[in-house]
Amino acid sequence: MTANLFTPYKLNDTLTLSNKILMAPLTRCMADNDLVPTQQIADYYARRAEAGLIISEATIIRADGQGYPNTPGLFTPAQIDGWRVVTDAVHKKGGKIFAQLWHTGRVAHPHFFGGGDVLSASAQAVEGTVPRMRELVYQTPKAATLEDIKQLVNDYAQAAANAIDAGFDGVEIHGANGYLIDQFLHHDSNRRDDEYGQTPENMSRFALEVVDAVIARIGADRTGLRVSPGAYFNMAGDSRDRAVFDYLLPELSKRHLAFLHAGIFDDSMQFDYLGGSVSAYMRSVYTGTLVGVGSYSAETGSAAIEANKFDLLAIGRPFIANPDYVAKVRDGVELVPYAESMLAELI
Ligand code: FNR
Ligand code: 8K6
Repeated sequence: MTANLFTPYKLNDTLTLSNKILMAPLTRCMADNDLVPTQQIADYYARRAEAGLIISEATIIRADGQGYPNTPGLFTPAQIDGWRVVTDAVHKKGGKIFAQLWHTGRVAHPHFFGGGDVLSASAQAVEGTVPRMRELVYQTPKAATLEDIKQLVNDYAQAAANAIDAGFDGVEIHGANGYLIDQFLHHDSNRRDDEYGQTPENMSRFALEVVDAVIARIGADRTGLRVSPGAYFNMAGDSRDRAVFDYLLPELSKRHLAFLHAGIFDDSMQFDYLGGSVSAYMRSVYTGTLVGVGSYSAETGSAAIEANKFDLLAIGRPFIANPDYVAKVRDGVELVPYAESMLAELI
């Protein structure tokens, strides 16, 4: 019933995955106070090495990208060394792992980086407070200047180079879930009137500059991207966003990325302005390898792949509850159900 998940998948000439199950990126807030991954984190990922590909928890590209406590970074030598322990542990078990590169933009909080500006596309705050630190209220960001944008693009590319230095097999650029890159892609957060705003081409510019800079540093074969055409987290939807993704996704198709990954918690959600689910919309405008995700079981995900709705299946919460998710599915062993209380510990 799930046999199609257990055949290899060739991403490109550089990378072939041993099965079609990806571990979705899962923030765990367990790095040390220098944002260095610990030995416990290495052990946690190594236990999941049977996944066709692990995508790491979101990892900040620079200090002002931080929006949650103890999220790891990839911008200091100690962080790179810490990640090397993780990637070695995964490789020793025969696994593959990409780093998810993250800047939270307006969801960042100066509490985490000693004060200073919170950067976004425009000075449009997101309402609310930081999860797990509810006393921290989100601030009104500063609209990134052209100089800021240039530096950010460089910093994504440098973090990608650092990821390869740390032994990662590639990177997934985090362009989803209402964080910095996504903030340029939606009208709710992007009110710019310069070459980064207003039109689909302009609103896609920052995302494409980051993608192109990362490709130039590490190659398209090692570069993936996650996007959220349907706004659902840290973002309000706007029917005009559709035209932005109608422009962006064909542009991305031309770049021959390793994959494009949907950013959604439940792929049964229907978006009026996308004409259906996020994955169905992405499939209709993107021609490369598509990773589906969002409240799938192995059975429903396998059926979706069989129906050609996407090519690879990412699994999030069930992987938190079941380090041996892949073996359990293959052997037909019952899964432990996920519970939010499991976030307290790295099993
Ligand atoms: C997430 N998700 C997420 N997404 C992402 O792009 N980067 C991240 O760091 C995180 N972190 C994260 C932490 C936790 C605790 C949860 C529950 C989710 C979203 C995740 O990758 C995935 O898209 C969703 O969990 C939906 O898939 P499942 O869980 O239904 O298989
Ligand atoms: C990416 C950073 C994540 C930090 C921890 C997030 C924990 C998320 C727990 C699940 C929350 C689900 C929110 C989904 C919103 C859907 C709205 C329709």
